[in-house]
Amino acid sequence: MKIIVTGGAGFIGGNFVYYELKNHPEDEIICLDKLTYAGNLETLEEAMKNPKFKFVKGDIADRKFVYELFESEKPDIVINFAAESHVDRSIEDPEIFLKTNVMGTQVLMDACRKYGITRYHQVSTDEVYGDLPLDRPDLFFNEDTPIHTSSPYSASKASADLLVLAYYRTYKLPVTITRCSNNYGPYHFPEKLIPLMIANALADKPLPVYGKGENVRDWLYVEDHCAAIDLVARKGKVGEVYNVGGHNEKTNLEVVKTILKQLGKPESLITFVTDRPGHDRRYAIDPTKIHNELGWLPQTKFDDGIKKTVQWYLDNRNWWESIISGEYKNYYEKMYANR
Ligand code: NAD
Ligand code: TDX
Repeated sequence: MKIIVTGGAGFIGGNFVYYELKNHPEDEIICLDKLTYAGNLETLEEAMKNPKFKFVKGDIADRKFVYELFESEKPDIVINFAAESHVDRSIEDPEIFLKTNVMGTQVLMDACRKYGITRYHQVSTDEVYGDLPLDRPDLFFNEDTPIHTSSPYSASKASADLLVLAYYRTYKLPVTITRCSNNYGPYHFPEKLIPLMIANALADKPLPVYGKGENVRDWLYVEDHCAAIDLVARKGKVGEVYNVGGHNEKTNLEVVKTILKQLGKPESLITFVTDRPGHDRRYAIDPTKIHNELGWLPQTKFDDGIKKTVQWYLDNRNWWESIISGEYKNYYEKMYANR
């Protein structure tokens, strides 16, 4: 089987490449990635040594390029991770989110229709459901929860999901979608909460917590997400959406304090800053469907996952220090200097 993994030089796509090479050594993996600020070839250094792996640089929204790739490679499965993924950047500049997340998805699916595939899988997010109130711990997102987005990022992901379902209904394209909660683990770009807090704490810099730090996220170790995508793309029912999450809700403040404790750093580093506009209050996934239909269950508890993650950032300083010492400095200055 030949699988095109788009966005494989990013956080989850990179972890997925390693998951596939390990668990399906018979399959060929082609990573298609534009190498935006979030893509990093160092993440794929080990994969590059594997003859079953190939990297191709390109934009999923570039129709000519994508068609040529499909024509020459004739993939069986396409798994689309490629996206602009950061909510705060979407608030600053939404346009590229529409181009990559919506138009890019369309181009990929058109290529799938033109050249024929056995499965197109869309990696989506729980953010398409909007948020839940903090005082209703009994409420969860299931696959029938209405789409109700808050940020340009989540609106672009929801638009792509609607398009994917439309291609199934109209053209019978064999699609599946997974909507996962917040991931954490190795190769997570340092603009996101957990790696940002680890990097700042290690440098004894202030930890910028938005608002009061009461917002809740449902954290899942990235390898568990990779296992879910692998299952759904190979065995999930065509035309269906599967929610992915591990019932692991934490306030942002809880997460930040856990990181500080593990690093032996003081809580006085925590600094409350101006809230994110439109900040979603709580995400919480009901993963009953993927469990009942495909037997998926998360394997990594948060206590273990966060220890492994902190250790990974300690052991791989080169990977993230080279990011935060470059263009990222301007981003950080712009987002946090006067917050
Ligand atoms: P990321 O930002 O770390 O990586 C995105 C990758 O896509 C990068 O390698 C980037 O270079 C590539 N890319 C961007 N635009 C491209 C384009 N036009 N053409 C080709 N490649 C392009 O993102 P991530 O956190 O790994 O997220 C991967 C996917 O999972 C996204 O679709 C995201 O919406 C979804 N998701 C993420 C989370 C999370 O917690 N991070 C949770 C649920 C779903
Ligand atoms: O500096 C920060 N301070 C802070 O308090 C940052 C970067 C974040 N936060 C808060 C905002 C959120 O409540 O932490 C929480 C997590 O923030 P992010 O890491 O930016 O993730 P989130 O906005 O929840 O979105 C993530 O999960 C769903 C991914 O980035 C998305 O791609 C995915 O779809």
